[in-house]
Amino acid sequence: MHTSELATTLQRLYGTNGEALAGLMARYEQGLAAFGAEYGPGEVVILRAPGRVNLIGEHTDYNHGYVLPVALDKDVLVFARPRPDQQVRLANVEPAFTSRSFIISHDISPCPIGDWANYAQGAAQLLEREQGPGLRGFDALIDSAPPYGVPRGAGLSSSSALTVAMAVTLVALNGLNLQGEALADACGRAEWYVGTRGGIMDQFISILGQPGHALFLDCRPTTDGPAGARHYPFRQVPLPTGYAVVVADSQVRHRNTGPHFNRRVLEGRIGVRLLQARYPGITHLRDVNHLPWDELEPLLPEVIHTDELRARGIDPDALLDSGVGAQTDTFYVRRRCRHVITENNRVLESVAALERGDAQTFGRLLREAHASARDDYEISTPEIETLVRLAQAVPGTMGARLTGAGWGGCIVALVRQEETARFAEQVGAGYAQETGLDAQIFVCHSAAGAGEVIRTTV
Ligand code: NG1
Repeated sequence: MHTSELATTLQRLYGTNGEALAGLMARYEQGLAAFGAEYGPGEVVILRAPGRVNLIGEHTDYNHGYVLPVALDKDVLVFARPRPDQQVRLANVEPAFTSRSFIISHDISPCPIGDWANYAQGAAQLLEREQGPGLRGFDALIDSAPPYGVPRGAGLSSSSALTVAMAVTLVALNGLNLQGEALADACGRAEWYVGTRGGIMDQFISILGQPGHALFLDCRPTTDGPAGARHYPFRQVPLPTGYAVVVADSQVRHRNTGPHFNRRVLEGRIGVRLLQARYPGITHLRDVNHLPWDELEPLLPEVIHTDELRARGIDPDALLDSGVGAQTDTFYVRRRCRHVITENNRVLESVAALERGDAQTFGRLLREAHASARDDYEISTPEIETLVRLAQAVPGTMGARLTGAGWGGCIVALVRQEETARFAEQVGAGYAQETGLDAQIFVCHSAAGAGEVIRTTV
């Protein structure tokens, strides 16, 4: 491989130099060597898909709302070689993820919920259905190991990064004409295969991310894309100069494939059904953002049970199609809807604040978003609360909040550039003392979106 070509490419994708670049080069070279050891000499295509940190707009995407994520420089790497048949063989640099293999078809039987192969199978099944038949398979080695990989279950979207990485591999090796928004949209649908009914934020930012920018994405599709295709309005919003986006990982892990995530999705859908009594035209909570909360609140009971919903002609079981189910008959509709509706408005205000360089206002919105996620959406944990409190206490922290799905994972903070070292020291030490856990704290260096990195041989 031409080392200088790889170095130039990595510089462009990750915006790094010096020691950081040397570390990345070593990661790629080790991956290549491991691929050669696993599958033998020959050609190799290297592809990548980043994780993300969401600045603001939590649990809004599946309600057709607004989000503002940033693509991380932490990513999933795929070292791949096309095969003449439809088989996919997957190895992983982390021994905990044992090898998997499947045949690409219209109907690939899922592995048990949570199995890592499902992310590859979901991408392969969807692309075979929509871009096939006859997509060729590949042999691949996956690398999402620390410190360069996307931490799993941390709310940094490791699952979508893997789905997207598998999709870009299939696209590249089959020469498919599928990219940008259309690819992101396909990846969003592909991930339903694993049993969640999440939104499209993670796949979009993994594909459309740009260094130095957050992606302001409107998760409501219009049909004015090419040939009537679905189109999601988006624009790149520059990150504020003089400030760092800092992520602190609580080390408490959560999986969206459990019931909590789907329960929140369902509570939002129940809210829409109840609001339809007064506003028959609405289809998503997004449709009522502009209405005063005082008008909406009386239509949304604080708590409602399945029996009462059925009496009103609403069958909660029919509103969720994930197969996982809500596994409850008690729904906290009012507070969940209040979070989504106010959060959408906070995203709009955040974009306006960032575009006029107003870090103060953006910081306030981060703090308000956290309170809403904690009190109304109830997705915080004691560890996350500790991290947020410690982060807010550091001078130079404009605002901090939990990021991602919640129930553990990470916080994100906007911190004055010159205070980031103090932030890491103070928050890390305080967190260790109070919880006995070792928070992983890092400055988010935003990177480019997913795609092919380089073609080479081993
Ligand atoms: P994470 O944080 O990666 O678990 C999930 C959803 C997002 C979004 C957020 C909450 C998937 C694949 N991801 O992300 O779409 O709803 O939660 O804002 O479902």
